[in-house]
Amino acid sequence: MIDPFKKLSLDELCRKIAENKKTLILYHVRPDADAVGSAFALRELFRVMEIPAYCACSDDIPERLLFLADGVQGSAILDDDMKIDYERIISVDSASPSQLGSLFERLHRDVDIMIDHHAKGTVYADNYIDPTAAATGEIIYRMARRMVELKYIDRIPERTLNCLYAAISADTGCFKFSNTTPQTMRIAAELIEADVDFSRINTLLYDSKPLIQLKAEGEAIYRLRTYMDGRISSVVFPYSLKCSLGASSEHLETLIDVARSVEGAEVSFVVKQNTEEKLFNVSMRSAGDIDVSEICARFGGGGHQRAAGCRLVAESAESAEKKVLEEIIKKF
Ligand SMILES: [Mn+2]
Repeated sequence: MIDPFKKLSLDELCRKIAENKKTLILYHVRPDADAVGSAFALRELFRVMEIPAYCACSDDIPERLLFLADGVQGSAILDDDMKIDYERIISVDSASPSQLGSLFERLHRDVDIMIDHHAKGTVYADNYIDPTAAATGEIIYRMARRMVELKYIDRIPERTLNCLYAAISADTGCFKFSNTTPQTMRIAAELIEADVDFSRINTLLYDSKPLIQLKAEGEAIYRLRTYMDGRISSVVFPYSLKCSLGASSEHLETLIDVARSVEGAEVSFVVKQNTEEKLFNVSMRSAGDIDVSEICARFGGGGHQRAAGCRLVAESAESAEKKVLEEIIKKF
């Protein structure tokens, strides 16, 4: 089959971006800092080129990432009755249509350009995809730098630089994950030379959490369990506990980091019950060779080899844990 979509070179991408067209920028559901940072970095580039641009997502921006969007949630969500006048759509950090959520259907699937760094996915538009980039923010930075060389812009605006630093820092776990490359570090160095507020950004991303979230982590530490001589670790977090803490789902996002911090744990998982329903969300991580996306696929979920998730129906959080554990043990 002939690929209906074109792979763009960096210069072609720059030329297209500089076209004066009202632009809608989309980013993926359950947005992370790479998605939000890349989208708002791009929006700022359009602003200096005096091209109208608007960012939209099927989900809200998490509270802790609102600093990347100037604190404006309203600029991120596309209401049903909101008519946005646009001439093209650009997506960032979104490897497959499903990652764009309901907006993809509502906008009649007509994305014009996708900019992404995921190796696997379903291509849905003309694209610039570079899996060697640690973050989509890295690609946007290279693009912005080239746009200066090609004289589409005089310089990269400060807001863009700050958003891109946050995007790259987040996707590399503050430059410590294995996707960090010499190129990532060189870009980070250029960003620091350009005076980005890296210390503040890293504090906001990693060293500052709502009290409720810390209390939830405390409960998780207390509830840690290990199996198979410590090679598997888990946390079970029932709805009643979530209610008693007054926690939102966002407050429970770091529980998996608690589980995977246990020394010697090769597979870690968290079972969370977000509502009264007997439906359980599972996050899973692998520290070694076991492919957790295969385990999650058994329950209809998926993800990457070392980070995956799924949902399952069970009588209780305990029995959900048991079902998941049985599948994990088969891999040992
Ligand atoms: Mn990313």
